[in-house]
Amino acid sequence: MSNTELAEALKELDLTLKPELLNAIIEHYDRPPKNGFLELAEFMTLSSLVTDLKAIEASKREEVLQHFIDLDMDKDGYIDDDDLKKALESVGMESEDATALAAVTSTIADINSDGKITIVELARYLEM
Ligand SMILES: [Ca+2]
Ligand SMILES: [Ca+2]
Ligand SMILES: [Ca+2]
Repeated sequence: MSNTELAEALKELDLTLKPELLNAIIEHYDRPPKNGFLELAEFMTLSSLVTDLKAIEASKREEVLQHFIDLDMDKDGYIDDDDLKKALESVGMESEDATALAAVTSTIADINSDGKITIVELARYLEM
């Protein structure tokens, strides 16, 4: 799936995103060997995310999506404890502190307690 196709798919869902953000999404979810395109499997990871985006207020979508792709370190379309820990370590936090803060954050943000934070849960968390 190319940039244009992704943009089309998003348009069908009534979502328009800045080109820079589209590129960031493709760059993020394009798995090795990276080819600048999202194949079906890669797009499937993204599609629940894209559907969930609709549930988020239009004015907040881009901001939330930006945070989401920054935090989804293993690129599976969800944020879990591991992602949070890695993200915190990547900004210089000690491993032990990162583990503790990740656990607290996911307890608060993971509304249905399934161990995964979706983009909708992240949006609610960021509003707190
Ligand atoms: Ca690819
Ligand atoms: Ca993840
Ligand atoms: Ca959850």
